[in-house]
Amino acid sequence: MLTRIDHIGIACFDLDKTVEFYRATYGFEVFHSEVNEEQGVREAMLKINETSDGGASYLQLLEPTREDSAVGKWLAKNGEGVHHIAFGTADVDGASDAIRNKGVRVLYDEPRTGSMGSRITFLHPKDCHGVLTELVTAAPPAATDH
Ligand code: MC0
Repeated sequence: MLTRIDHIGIACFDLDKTVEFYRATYGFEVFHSEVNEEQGVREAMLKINETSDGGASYLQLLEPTREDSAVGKWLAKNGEGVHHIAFGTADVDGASDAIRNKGVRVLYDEPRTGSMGSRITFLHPKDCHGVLTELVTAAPPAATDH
């Protein structure tokens, strides 16, 4: 059902400085960047490796675009660091239903738009041992315009 770590979301105060840290320290380059107004983030995706399910794993660096966004609130409380993990699936709708049926709160009734045209939802961290968990179905390759 869940076939890869799609990404690890890292909250930061200054996206450009954080991108430069990952480039200078590890040699990771930006694969894609965008602003997601619905989620209130400016983000950069650093591709780490391709995965056996045909997808890939990324680091996702996240700077809030507004203080009252999920990342803005989290940063004010916790400072910079790992904000969430995301698992990849070919079927975010089916995975959401299956996980909801196990008693875990799925935060969206219907998946929303995530990075690179993906479809995403989140599981409540209080139901996942303190880890905000995202489910991701990547856009079909032809629809990905990075
Ligand atoms: C909040 N909590 C967390 C957490 N955020 N625990 C672990 N990891 C996190 N990231 C905890 C708080 O410490 C608090 O615990 C409790 O959850 C309630 O938090 P709150 O500060 O009162 O905030 P709420 O309840 O208003 O919102 C929390 C919730 C929200 C998880 C529902 O952040 C949310 O809807 N997140 C999903 C959307 C999101 O995170 N988007 C940003 C990434 P205590 O013990 O103090 O009560 S967007 C993204 O990643 C997209 C672009 C993509 O991947 O493509």
